[in-house]
Amino acid sequence: RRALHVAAVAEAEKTAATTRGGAASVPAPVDIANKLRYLFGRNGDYTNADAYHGTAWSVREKLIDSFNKTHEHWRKEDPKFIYYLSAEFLMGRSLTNTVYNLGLQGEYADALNQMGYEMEKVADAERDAALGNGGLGRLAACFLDSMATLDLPGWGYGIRYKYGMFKQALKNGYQIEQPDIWLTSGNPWEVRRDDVKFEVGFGGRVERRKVNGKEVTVWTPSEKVIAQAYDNPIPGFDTPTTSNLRLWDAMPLTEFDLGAFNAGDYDRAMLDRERAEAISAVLYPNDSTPEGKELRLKQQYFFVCASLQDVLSRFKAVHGTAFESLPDKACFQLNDTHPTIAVAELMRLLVDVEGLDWDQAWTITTKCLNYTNHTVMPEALEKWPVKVMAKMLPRHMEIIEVINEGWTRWLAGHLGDLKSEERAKRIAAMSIIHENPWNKEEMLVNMAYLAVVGSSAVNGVAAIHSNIVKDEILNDFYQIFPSKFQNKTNGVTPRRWLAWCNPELAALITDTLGTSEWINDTEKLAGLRAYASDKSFQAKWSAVKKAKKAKLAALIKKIHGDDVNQEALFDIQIKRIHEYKRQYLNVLSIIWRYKQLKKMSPEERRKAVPRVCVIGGKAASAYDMAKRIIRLVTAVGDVINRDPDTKDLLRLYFLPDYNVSLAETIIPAAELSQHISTAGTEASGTSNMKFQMNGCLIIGTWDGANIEIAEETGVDNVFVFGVRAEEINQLRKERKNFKTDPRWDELMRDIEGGMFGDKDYFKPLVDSVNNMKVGNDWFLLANDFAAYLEAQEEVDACYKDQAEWLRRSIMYTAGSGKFSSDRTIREYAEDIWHVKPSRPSA
Ligand code: GFP
Repeated sequence: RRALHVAAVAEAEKTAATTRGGAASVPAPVDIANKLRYLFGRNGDYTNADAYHGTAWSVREKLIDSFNKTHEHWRKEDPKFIYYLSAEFLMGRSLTNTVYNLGLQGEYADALNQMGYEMEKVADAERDAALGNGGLGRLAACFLDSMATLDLPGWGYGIRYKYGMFKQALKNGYQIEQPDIWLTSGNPWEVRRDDVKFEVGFGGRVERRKVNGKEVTVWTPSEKVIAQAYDNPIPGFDTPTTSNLRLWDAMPLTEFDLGAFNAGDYDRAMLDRERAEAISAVLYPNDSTPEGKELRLKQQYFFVCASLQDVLSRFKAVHGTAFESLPDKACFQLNDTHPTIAVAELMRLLVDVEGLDWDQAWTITTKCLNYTNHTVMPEALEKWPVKVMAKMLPRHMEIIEVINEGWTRWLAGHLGDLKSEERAKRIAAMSIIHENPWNKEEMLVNMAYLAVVGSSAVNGVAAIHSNIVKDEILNDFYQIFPSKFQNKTNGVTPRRWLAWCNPELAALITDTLGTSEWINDTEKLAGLRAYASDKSFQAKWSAVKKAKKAKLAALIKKIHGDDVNQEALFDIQIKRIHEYKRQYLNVLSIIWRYKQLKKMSPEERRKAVPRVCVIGGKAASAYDMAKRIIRLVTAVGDVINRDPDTKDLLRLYFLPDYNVSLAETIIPAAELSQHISTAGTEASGTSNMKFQMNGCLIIGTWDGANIEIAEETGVDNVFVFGVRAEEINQLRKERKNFKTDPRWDELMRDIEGGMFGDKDYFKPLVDSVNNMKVGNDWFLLANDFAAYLEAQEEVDACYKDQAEWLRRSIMYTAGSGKFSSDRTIREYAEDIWHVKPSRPSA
């Protein structure tokens, strides 16, 4: 390699000597070598990780050129901006995405080849930026890609967590969490902005003072930190636009308390730094303790406060104090309830800091803000105890009280026709501040209600979910403001999730359609329908899938040491572990399959469809039941993967540390994917869209975006099963009298009886779905069990008919046009943000 490297660099330098005209024209091998030499003090003989760093720092310069040009253009044009406020951005790796989006893939792949490296292995050395938890965070990342690709002036704003989503490892089959230390070897994809920092305060007291005869409110926080900006350029595809994700890092106000240090109080000297740094240390601090809750609220306020100050300061630099035009220049999308303190913070900045009167500030605030709801899970609809809010953000608590007074007063007028008792009930039900239903002593601030009252538009993320938001979760509000409520069905970026993670399939599609325009216009994928039954096309399609399966098989081998049958049906469920997503139901069906295989004669076994089942996902650190589910997966895998009777026909692997990069390997290889949430619980799902794009068939419930995917793909091409959302409430009521299927009872006895060991550990899991007397099985696994097994049989039958299976597979990709995040973002831009494209010249 060293010899290759020296030769490559010498060769490149020769060319450079004749062509060099500026940094940009330095040939890539020389540039990579230079980066390694001058930034890292290295000279040849690099590891893949070194080569990654050299390449990334080289690519970074081109990225920043494009970033600077875009921002110069936007500064001149002064268009309206969309600011996407999100506690999570699950970006994954950047190198591959950046070189592809900038059109530099060929150049850098060649450069690395010349130096004796392979792009794919080099790219593999990058750490994932896992600043998110699941779908919501990955959606935010897809949205940034689409916003840049569509030339929409827009930034993301969030937190630069020092430790991202924890690293998941398995110890004896149990999940253990390790810190995700992702920044240790530097991050080439960010630019620290030493000139952009803001103070953020917490706690303290609020006073009224007279200034020039006018009463003003002064908040004196007891604690202050600095929010330091880091910019992460986001390259669009096939456009000169590179936009920005600005992340905030928390730092102490004073670098170091020298006084305390000199007085010998070393702990105090460090204290401020530690307290400040804790704010941006970890994603989702475990909030099962009061301290954890406080820290989480602190994080939310921290990034919202810094982001709003940042936007207002840019606005003022151009428009002075003409705040009435702020809504023409800026709008904010609140990604779930995490950033909804923005309602109170924008009011505080406009009223207390800028001196606007309340009503004027309220008009501006409500015009600028919009809220997306991503879940019906009550635990994710945040409610902060008034006590916590008043202690940490006393001025915001006052502001929320005033907003609530105005809101309930307005409501009283609006509901004037109702009898007083009914009216009081409705008002109480819609009050932003209300009693905790589980603890009458405690008052809560309902952040979703605050967001609805303080926003112009409220949206859900798939058609069924938006209807549930309107008809159930926020029905009272919907009745009052029907036009505020919208649907914006999620989407995913076809760049990362098809074109870049599955270049083989992308090449086949481009070849077949005669154009690569589908990458930016996914509706063109519909052209594949014409080839769905074409034998020779099917053969090519199948060859790509096989190659991708081989890659996944190699990964399984690397992690688990096992060879798997690559002719088997690759059956995948990857997502956060949650009871509503029902990984447990999947495991039960795998156990059932195993038991059937065990009973079969060799003759019958020969006819069975072999399956390799893969489950991956993280359980939140405080989510005990989810951790038990993981252990069940690994315990069942341990038994069936070693059983000589069945191991050629059935395998089950848990792939630890599921993240964006792992998904990029798994999804292209998948043939069947599981989206089996209880109807009405999965707001949308987005991995279902990624699987669909990659020609993977879906077994799923009539839930979230599965419904729209089925509509686009042809319902008959999808293995749909289970009860419908409309039936759920009634079924829950009848739960105690539900007669379980005998097969279900048998499986419960097996697990309880220790068939997979760890009897005591699995007992709560069995009880959670099987103790009907106490009305358990909230997610209705038992209700859907029989239908699920039946759907699984349909899967087997279909897989035996490979021509039919491939036809369906092609129909999935062909029907995935709607699920590009470009379509979603266009809808947001038109219906909610009113932001227009503004493209810099190339
Ligand atoms: C949430 C919902 C998903 C939805 C995403 C994005 O995901 O159904 O697709 O948000 O809107 F649950 P998580 O962050 O909870 O994984």
